[in-house]
Amino acid sequence: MRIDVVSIFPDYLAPLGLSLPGKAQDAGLLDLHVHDLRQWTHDRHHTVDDTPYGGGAGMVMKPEPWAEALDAVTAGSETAVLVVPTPSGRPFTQTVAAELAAREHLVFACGRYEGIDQRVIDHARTTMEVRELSIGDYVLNGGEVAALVVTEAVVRLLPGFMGNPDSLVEESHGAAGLLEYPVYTKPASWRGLDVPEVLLSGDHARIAAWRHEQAVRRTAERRPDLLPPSSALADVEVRAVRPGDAGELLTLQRACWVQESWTNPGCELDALTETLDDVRAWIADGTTLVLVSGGRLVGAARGRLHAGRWDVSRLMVAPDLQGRGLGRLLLSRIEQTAPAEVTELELFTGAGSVRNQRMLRKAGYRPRGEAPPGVLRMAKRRR
Ligand code: JD8
Repeated sequence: MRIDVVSIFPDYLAPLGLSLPGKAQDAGLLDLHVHDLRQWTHDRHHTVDDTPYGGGAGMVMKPEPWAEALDAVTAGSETAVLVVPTPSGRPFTQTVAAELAAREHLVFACGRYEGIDQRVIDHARTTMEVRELSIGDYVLNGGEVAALVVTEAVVRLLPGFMGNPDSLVEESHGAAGLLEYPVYTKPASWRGLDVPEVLLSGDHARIAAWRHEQAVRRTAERRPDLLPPSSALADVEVRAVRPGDAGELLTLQRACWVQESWTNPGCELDALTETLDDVRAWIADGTTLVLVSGGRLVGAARGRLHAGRWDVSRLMVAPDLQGRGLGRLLLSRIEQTAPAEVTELELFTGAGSVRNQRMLRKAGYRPRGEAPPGVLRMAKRRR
């Protein structure tokens, strides 16, 4: 990838020669050029600004030096994308970073003063792709810092740059769309603060479940805007079932089983015909946890001792909230309620319930043992 940056403060971009972009250049992945805009002025004072038409405070950057600069750095380049940092730009996001990382040539126009004469951008749009981007809802004094931010976010996505591209998947704003879970390293105890025991357990399924739970919790608490608007989670709470939950549980159960009947025709639908009393009966037998968000009961999971095994059932998440790890959250919590002597955890799910089976595999469960027709028994050892 080639990157050209034009600014009246070219030294501001010196950090691009360090760390990430620096390594990318050494690796031949990045061809970086920083230019001083004033080299495209022709008066003794190398003037790049003038007073704003219509009056008002400050100065505006003149179009002529910019036009010459952009003509020079895009000469012969059919693929150049002009990136103009501006507080009035579209939000710069990980998605935009990925889009720009697929381009061959980026040109950053770093403005100062009150900004660049708008005709420079409007004219550039007639010959090339232009992205007016903002890195955040606060005001900077110029575009250079934004150019540094965008360049780092883009260069680290360049194919062949990250040692382990998988690490990009788990990141905040990555494919899962969740914030990152908390991380820890040695020592296991520091200033009286201990690393969460699950991380020392070696139980990769439990660790994955815990990390997911933390990611969901953090996202719901810190960035509910990242969660699907239809189901913005105000606050996520997992608690023991109460008798008064029976009504909402019946509604949730029917909603989930209707959906299951669509995605897994032929699955047993007894739960659909259960009554309020039936629900009251099963929440009174075994351990049932419910997931509450914004005062709404949106999920549940039940555990019961069965032949020495912890039999997990009634794992439900409201249809409009599925696909965001809440099932994993409930599963990891109901697993933790199993009596100490339990060595195996088991579930029965629809033989055609592909999504459920994928989630269970991620949690360490594998198809095991006998089950009625159309049903799959999945189990895992509990270490
Ligand atoms: C480019 C000039 C300063 C902005 C008068 C202060 C981005 N997220 C962001 N905040 N601020 C910028 C940004 C600010 C810039 C320029 C980007 C060029 N200024 C101006 C308008 C108000 N001064 C930015 N990306």
